[in-house]
Amino acid sequence: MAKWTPEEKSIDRATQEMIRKAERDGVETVWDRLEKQQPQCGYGQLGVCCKNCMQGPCRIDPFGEGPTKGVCGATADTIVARTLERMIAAGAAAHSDHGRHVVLAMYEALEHGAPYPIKDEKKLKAVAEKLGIETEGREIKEIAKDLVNVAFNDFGKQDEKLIKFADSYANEKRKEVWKKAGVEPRNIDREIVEAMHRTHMGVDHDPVSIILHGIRTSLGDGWGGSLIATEFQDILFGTPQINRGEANLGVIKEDYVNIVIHGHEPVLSDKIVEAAQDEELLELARKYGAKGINTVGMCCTGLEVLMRHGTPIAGNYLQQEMAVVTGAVEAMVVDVQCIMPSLVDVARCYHTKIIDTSDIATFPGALHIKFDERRADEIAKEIVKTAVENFPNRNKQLIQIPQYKSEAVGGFSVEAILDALGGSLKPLEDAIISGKIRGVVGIVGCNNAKVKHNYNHITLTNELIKNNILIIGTGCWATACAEYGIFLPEYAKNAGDSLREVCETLGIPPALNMGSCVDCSRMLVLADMIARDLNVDIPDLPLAGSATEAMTEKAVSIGTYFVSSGIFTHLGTVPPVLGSKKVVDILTKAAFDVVGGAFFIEPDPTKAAKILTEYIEDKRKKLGI
Ligand code: SF4
Ligand code: MSK
Repeated sequence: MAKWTPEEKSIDRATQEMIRKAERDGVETVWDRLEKQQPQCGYGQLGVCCKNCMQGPCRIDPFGEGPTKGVCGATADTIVARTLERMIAAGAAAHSDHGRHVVLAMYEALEHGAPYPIKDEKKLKAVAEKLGIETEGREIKEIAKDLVNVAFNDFGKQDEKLIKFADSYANEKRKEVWKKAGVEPRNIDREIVEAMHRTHMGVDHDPVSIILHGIRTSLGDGWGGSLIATEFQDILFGTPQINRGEANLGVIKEDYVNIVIHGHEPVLSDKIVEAAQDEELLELARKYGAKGINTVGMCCTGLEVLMRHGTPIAGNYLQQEMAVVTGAVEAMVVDVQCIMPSLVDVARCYHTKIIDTSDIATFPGALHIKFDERRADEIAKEIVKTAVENFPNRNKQLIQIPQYKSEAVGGFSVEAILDALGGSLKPLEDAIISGKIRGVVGIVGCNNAKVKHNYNHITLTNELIKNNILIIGTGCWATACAEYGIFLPEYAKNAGDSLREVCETLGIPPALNMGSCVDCSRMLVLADMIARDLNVDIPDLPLAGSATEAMTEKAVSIGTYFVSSGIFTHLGTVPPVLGSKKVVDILTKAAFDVVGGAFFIEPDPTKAAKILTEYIEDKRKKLGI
């Protein structure tokens, strides 16, 4: 196969420049490894291989000429449904364990003096009241303790009732749908464990039953683990407010000690941002000849600190290796999720130290500095010091920082949107009802090396805003838009006339950054609020979703809880389900009748935009607006 050119790998000029540099420096990148994997296994792509027991691996012949059943008798339908369910469970586990870590950080602060003071008391009270916790005349600490207990309970209770977070946040119509379908999540952890149990050899074999449990597992993520992560993060680190930041590899500074924080949990990254402002460490950096310490983000942890502090973000998933290739990164500090193990190999070609910090995410060859909430400040300083002391080890010949970056307005939490609109969603709802905004599409993150980097994100966003559809979104999509200038209010000139008018009146961009991938919960909350205000359920709204460069199991869980929340959801990459017509039919058709939403797969973002627009127009007609 011909080698893909840098322009075929990414639409981003900074990334293209670093791909060329990587080639010159003899560094293997994600795209080189994708090429070496070609052709990828057809059975795997269709989802028709099973290795759930040691009688396998078994594979089903998609053309019906070879075996139609595994050794145990499992059909393609069973195998595909089980594979999908395990992907959902892994994605839900990743988000929800992230959520647990934040709850534990608050617990450690309340019970053992860990240095995580409550930054947003207003949000604490608002969340507590939503959950029915008494706030009147009570100490902040006491309210927080009750809140921690509600979250712990949602992770561990053994009764059959809907988890408290979902029960308190979702509207009655939605909950009724879940009840009728028998998919109410009862306990965030339990649904994940049960997913593993059901998909064990010889347990659940009916694809309908397996997928219904997949729905339940994903709801435990979206309206449970992820929602808890977002709400507790806002309470501990502050609810994002509209701010300005910069994005792309050009945020790395040649004269500074550069620290890239990469992963997902602000429990670590927020502390690193703080420690990098420590006067003693700044003095040390100057002693080594640097002008200061430049902390920049990567992937979703980058979005967390961009949203809250305006910390620059160097890139999204496919740019992590590229940051190291600049030769100017002293340390890349990682926690969990979406971190390529190859970073250690890339770093060997430069002076960069890869510092892993979590016991559950270790990288052979990396420097391990174990993070501990109780000693968070001390450890964050140790990490920053390690980076500073690495500054003299740079090889100046190898430094090349692409001079591309863009300004971006972000910080659109639901609370920030409400503030911008004067305290209620009415102006937004009026614009939707009047037709100035035809509808809203929520785009969620990821890059996928199989898709030209950022191409789908930018194309889909541009096509939809032209059709006067407002975009909200998270994750690697948000970084792509930030890099492309889409998050600037002036980008509204590229939107359709009526959306442009709304954006200009409000001073907002046509696409709103709502945060990291765990913050997709913010989109659910927003959708739910609009549905309540209009006295309908979420599927009645001119609203849709998209995961246009989907890659992770988390994205599969997000897509599933979008669908299960009644949202028609586009996938721009193909999950391993095409080996079962029955499973495809359930996901793309039958799901509408059960939960009000369904998936559609369309790799071409222009065609996808057309389908999403038609869906939204159809919803408008049905609503009579
Ligand atoms: Fe094969 Fe069945 Fe075992 Fe899967 S569970 S590997 S289909 S025997
Ligand atoms: S980092 S889950 S690639 S959004 Fe959240 Fe990006 Fe997707 Fe990871």
